[in-house]
Amino acid sequence: MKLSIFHTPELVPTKTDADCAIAVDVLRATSTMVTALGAGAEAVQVFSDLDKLLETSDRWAPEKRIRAGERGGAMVEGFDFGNSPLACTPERVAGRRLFISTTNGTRALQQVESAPIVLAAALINRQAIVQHLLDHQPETVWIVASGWEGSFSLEDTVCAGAIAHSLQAALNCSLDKLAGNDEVIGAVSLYRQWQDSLLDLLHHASHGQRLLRLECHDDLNYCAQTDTSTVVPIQRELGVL
Ligand code: 3SL
Repeated sequence: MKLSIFHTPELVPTKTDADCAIAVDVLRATSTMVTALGAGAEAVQVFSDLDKLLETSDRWAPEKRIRAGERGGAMVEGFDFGNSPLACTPERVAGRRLFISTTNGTRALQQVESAPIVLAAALINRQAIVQHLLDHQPETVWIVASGWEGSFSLEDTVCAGAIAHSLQAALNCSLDKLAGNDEVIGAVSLYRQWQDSLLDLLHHASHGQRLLRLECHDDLNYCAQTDTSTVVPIQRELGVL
């Protein structure tokens, strides 16, 4: 298995030749998707465009859908949810489809949607993702960090590093053998440095600080946890996990 990490969707090569692509947006899109599916959502459907989301979800009965929209960290007016994983309780999402559009996370997923296998990862389902890779043994794996509007983000890269670190241990190989690019070595180093204080790292991250200004402390606490979910969101049709 060869693993490559891309710090932003913009850095992903235009021709996707990965067997498996994994989108990461710890704060908070992929954490929310994992949580919604774990709470019994029928599926998660992602959109970059808010109007397209409204138009598509209009075809669903109101009791069968939830519209989640986030821009700049805040909920889009008129939507049911913003992008807080904590809103995704079984009472609110079970049996419903989550139609979601966020600033960066949905873009990362769309960037790699043509890969044969597309997964969504966060810290909360890190080990489940690693187990999926071990079970399926794809030859080429790409992890795509969402970043923030084209820039590097600490929290997504540390999550990519957490996946690579655990994968390397399970495969019992050298990091050089696993790494398809230098970013893998950098991400694993970042994870090793911060693995016991991931919440602190999220507090240092610029998007973490943005969310703290929006009073989202509980979201940071939740998203900083590792391996609390066994859910592996897998794209089953274009844009639907
Ligand atoms: O950028 C995104 O996709 C979001 O996850 C950002 S936020 O955490 O909802 O502000």
